[in-house]
Amino acid sequence: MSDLASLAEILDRAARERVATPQLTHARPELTVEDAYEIQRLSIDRRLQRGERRVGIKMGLTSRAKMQQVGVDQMAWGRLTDKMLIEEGGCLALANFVHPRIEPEIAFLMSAPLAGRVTMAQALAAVAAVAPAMEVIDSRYENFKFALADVIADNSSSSGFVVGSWNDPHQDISNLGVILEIDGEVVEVGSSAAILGHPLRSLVAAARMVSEGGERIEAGDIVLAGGITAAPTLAKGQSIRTTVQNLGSVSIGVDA
Ligand code: OOG
Ligand code: MG
Repeated sequence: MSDLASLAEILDRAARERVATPQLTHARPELTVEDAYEIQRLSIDRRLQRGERRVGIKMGLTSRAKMQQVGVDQMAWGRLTDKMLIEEGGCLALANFVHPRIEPEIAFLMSAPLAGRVTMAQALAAVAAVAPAMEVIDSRYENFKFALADVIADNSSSSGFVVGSWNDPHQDISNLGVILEIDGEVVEVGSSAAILGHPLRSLVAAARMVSEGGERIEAGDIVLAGGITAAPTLAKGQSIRTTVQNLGSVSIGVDA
């Protein structure tokens, strides 16, 4: 097994066994961003070999709130699989995660592939629909602490996502109010503008970054644009709801 493949196995095992692992860059400070994306690819390949199906892409660290929360100030992307999808209104089992957090997101459903350098208009032309969404992030690293290369290798912390109902994408989504409620209490407030000034910019960045990694966004893919607010830690018994102005709400419950 190659060196990067053995690091991919460590992260895959941490996710499966729900046991946090030391940051890779502690023992391997020389790991590059390129190495990290290769580790991510190899670790997701292990899931695909176990029968999971790729369903899209997540962008991460596209808002200041998120960059500040985790102390990493560059965008990163990751891969979504069918096993990560939680049904709208469904329940997440804490036992399947290490120390999960939740964040409000905007999701795009793609009607056409998108790759390389594209304009916002070209990106929009490849979007079939837009929805309120949430992502469950669950860093496989101890204490939820990581450097850029660590988090990229760890699929940008992605471990679950839930998508609300799809809306016509031909509306102004540049500055929509967003609230995150836990048990009916508002815990975070933001705007879709927190995502690079406009969520479509995240899709433009995703097209470029995924291409640089030798893949592309496909028709039928879901693309998560990135967390809008800081992400609270989940606890047993909570009901979580995100509401995005004009787009609707999306909710999940938290089980033991
Ligand atoms: C890193 C992943 C960030 C987002 O939407 O910004 C992310 C993390 O917070 O663990 O998913
Ligand atoms: Mg996210």
